[in-house]
Amino acid sequence: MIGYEIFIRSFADSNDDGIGDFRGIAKKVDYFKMLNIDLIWLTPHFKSPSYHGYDIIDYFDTNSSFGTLEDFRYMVETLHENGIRVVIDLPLNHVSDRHPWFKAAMEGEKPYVDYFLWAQPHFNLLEKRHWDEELLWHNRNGKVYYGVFGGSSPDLNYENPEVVEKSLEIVEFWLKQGVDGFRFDAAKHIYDYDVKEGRFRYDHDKNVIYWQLVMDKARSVKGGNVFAVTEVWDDPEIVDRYAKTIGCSFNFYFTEAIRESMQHGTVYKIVDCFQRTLTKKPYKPSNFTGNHDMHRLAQMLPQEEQRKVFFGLLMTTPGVPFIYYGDELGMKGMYDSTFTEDVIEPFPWYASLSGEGQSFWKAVRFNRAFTGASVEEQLSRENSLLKEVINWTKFRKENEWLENAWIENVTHNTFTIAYTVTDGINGIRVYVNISGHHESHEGVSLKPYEVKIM
Ligand code: ACG
Repeated sequence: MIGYEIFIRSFADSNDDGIGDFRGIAKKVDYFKMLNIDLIWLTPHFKSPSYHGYDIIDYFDTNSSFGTLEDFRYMVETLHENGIRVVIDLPLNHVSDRHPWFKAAMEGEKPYVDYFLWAQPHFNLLEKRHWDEELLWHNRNGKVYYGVFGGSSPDLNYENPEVVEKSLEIVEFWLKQGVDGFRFDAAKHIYDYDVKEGRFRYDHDKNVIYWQLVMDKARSVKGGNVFAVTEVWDDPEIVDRYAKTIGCSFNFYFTEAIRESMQHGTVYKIVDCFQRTLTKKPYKPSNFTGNHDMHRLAQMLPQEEQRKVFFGLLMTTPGVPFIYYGDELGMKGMYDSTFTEDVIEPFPWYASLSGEGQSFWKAVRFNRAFTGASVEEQLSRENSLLKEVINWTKFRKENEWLENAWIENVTHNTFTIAYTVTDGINGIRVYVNISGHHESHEGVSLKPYEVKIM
């Protein structure tokens, strides 16, 4: 399988309102086929007040800007008819502050008060998130509640069995609408506050038990054929714990290690990453180009040749690779936690950014017209990134065994790395030169930025 992350609002518009939508996605089957994509991850499609959609008002309804539930089902059916599976993003950790549960809780209504976490005298209410300066506790009308992703998205209280039950109903509902599985958002945050100690603390054991419960529910609805991937942005050893339960987890270290190695011009981080994350594991790692929470690939690796190497590494390593929409074109964008829109710009179908299907929900800052990153320009240029990506995805499709493979015998010098990928029956040895000069490795000569398969 080759996955593709789509930010719905930005991808393809079917009704000329400038906002990407479900039917727009359904119309782009030919593009997915050209790119050999057979798994789509949709960022949240639920009713939500924000542009990003991670704060939900109604789990059982769609965002009307994207279409109705019927449009959603039409999109899923169309993709299925073309052999493409669909997984939805599922933010279960928190809801919008406009969700009826939270509104009722603020009014003191039972049972909703117990759906959320409220301050107690021994809690440190000035505690900040460990990765930035955001507060965990929020005061509204004298009531202080917990929200790890800000005051507009209060966390649900999973100590309450009723909340657990509600979350399982959501899982069941969407599987019955035809989806093939989920991307579990913020998977390590379900239990991340130690109520006894009154401080932030991930309880990975409890989280994993919860996700196991969700998977059991999903399998009971859909049989064994559920695909799920967790988002746990943490050290590889922690990601491992979730991946073992769910079957697949995003390998953040892969993205970070390759970007960093190529910026520094030495392969050491890649070597460390491969040895820690891609050796034989009881699950499928999910390596990816980038996502909507980070600087775009082309922003970090400005040279197209470097990005071609990135795709070479991505498509020759084990598991389920994911491409972030537009990375195959070289779209640019800097992530900033207060202005994340820059990495979710409209997908450029045309050089002029104008034509059928083009989304224009926001003004572009990074991917302006006629700057080379559109599908039209990429397809008309010889040796473009998109054409190289298509070659790599074709290779991947012809070698599906790679999904269940692992890496062995990693060797390296400063600029080159070699690795064997095998599933015990098939095998390839890959040689990669991340530098702009000729190199040789184990007697294999490598051109600048070459990925060679033996
Ligand atoms: C998901 C979504 C994101 C979404 C939410 C909330 C969660 O993809 O778009 O926000 O629904 C943390 C969380 C992730 C979260 C990101 C944005 N992503 O854990 O679940 O924030 C460190 C921390 C991570 C942290 C990361 C952020 O450990 O937990 O992710 O920093 O940069 C190495 C280390 C690793 C370290 C990294 C980076 O890899 O091993 O530990 O990660 O370096 O330093 C959306 C919106 C928000 C809105 C929210 C409600 O985008 O604006 O507020 O919804």
